[in-house]
Amino acid sequence: MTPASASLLDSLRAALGTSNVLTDPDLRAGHEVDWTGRWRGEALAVVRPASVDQVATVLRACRSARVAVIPQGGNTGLVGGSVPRAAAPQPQLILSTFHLRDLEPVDPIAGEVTVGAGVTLAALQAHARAAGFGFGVDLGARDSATIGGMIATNAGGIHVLRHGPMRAQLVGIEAVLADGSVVRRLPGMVKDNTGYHLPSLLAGSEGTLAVITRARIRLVPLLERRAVALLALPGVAEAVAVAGELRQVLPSLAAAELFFDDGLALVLRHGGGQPPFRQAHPAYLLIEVEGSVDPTELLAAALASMPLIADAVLASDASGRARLWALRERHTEAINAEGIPHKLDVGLPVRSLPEFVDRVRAVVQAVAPGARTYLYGHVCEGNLHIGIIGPSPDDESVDDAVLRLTIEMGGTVSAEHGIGAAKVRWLEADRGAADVAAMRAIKRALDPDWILNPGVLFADES
Ligand code: FAD
Ligand code: 2HG
Ligand code: ZN
Repeated sequence: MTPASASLLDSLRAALGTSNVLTDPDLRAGHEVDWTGRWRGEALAVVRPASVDQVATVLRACRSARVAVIPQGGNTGLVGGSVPRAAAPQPQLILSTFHLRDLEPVDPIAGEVTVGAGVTLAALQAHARAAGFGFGVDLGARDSATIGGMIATNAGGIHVLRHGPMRAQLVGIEAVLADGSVVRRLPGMVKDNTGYHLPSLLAGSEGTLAVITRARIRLVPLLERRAVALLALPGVAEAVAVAGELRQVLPSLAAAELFFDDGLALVLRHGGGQPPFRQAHPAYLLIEVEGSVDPTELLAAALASMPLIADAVLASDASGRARLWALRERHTEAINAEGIPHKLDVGLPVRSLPEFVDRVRAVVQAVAPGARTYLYGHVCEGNLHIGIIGPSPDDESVDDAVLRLTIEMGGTVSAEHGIGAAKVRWLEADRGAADVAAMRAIKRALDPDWILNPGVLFADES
């Protein structure tokens, strides 16, 4: 460690307390590797500020010491943006939002709440529910993913078709810029056209523009009665058609998730449980509807009118619903249990999904013969997750082939997980030179020394 880094850590210990500057390799370890095991790098320390002022102190100190800051919430991100870069030119420090966990009282008139960036999604859901509200975003990593991380990645998840992604829930924000200055618009107002909307800018900024410390969040009505169905279908085209039709006839449709038999078999192998149908089918669609009264009959009637559905299992009790959901949500864990996966998270125009599913399997086989490709995702947004087991973690040819196909077919290389460090080479191919120049101008204006998450979104400063 250089004398400059040692003196930075001394000053941070003085400001935050020794117990909030973790330098012991064992304590740093879990923060230095991502959820998939594919991305890792070394940090000088993990620091855990407990207030917005302490976050500002950390950023000012790191800026003058030219130390990079990697903001980290629950470390469930899947694109290598939440952990240090493996070959970084400068020292790196992880700024954990662990202590920023205030849950302010729900404002029942506005239907909003202000929460700390380190609050987990599950904690926010429970807090909102206790006040008679729901929260519009839900995802499998709910017990660890934080509100700050979800804003920074503009997380999507399973209810986007009903409530939109994280950006759509964001009313106001408090964040610290690289020079330590604090931008704050709390409580936010839904109708607020006074100047640039900084919450929208920071949503999806992946820790490159500011450290988010608090957010004002829009809540949604709490509809506690739910019914879930797993549908067996003859193919992807039929799954897309059925999801589209259900969206029209069931205004209370809350989720429509696609997966396939190889993924289902893997989930059952790793998690136990019985196959939901007597025989395998080419595609499965998991459907959830919600309401203030039990929507089971409504769902059953809608399904009965759809001849494309080959078979169906319906559950309205909590344990039956959880069992069906587990078949979809456990894909991520089951794939990880097979090895370090290559993960892609693409979005296509929905009508192109059937063609993409056929072509992507062929593309992977051509580049990595013998690789196993697992597909699953959020069908109404054309968002397909691709988990590939086989190629070594640092061989990027399979990632490139899938992303090339995605762009060729008019899609986006990231539908919900972000660019991170994983896809920087693909940002310009997807967005075009003018968009990327505008993004770089914003980055330079807010973080001229390029200390916030360097290597994420852009490979370098040029
Ligand atoms: P981290 O992983 O810690 O960080 C993610 C990014 O945000 C990094 O770039 C980091 O630097 C930045 N960041 C974190 N906190 C802050 C902050 N306070 N200020 C500024 N920048 C910050 N994602 C979806 O969109 N939809 C899903 O359905 C979904 N399901 C998942 C299921 C599983 C099992 C897993 C493991 C992941 C899933 N994810 C999903 C991905 C992940 O949960 C989301 O990207 C989530 O938003 C990350 O939150 P986090 O707190 O873990 O952030
Ligand atoms: C999901 O929808 C998440 O389950 C994770 O976005 C996707 O495993 C993945 O890559
Ligand atoms: Zn997803």
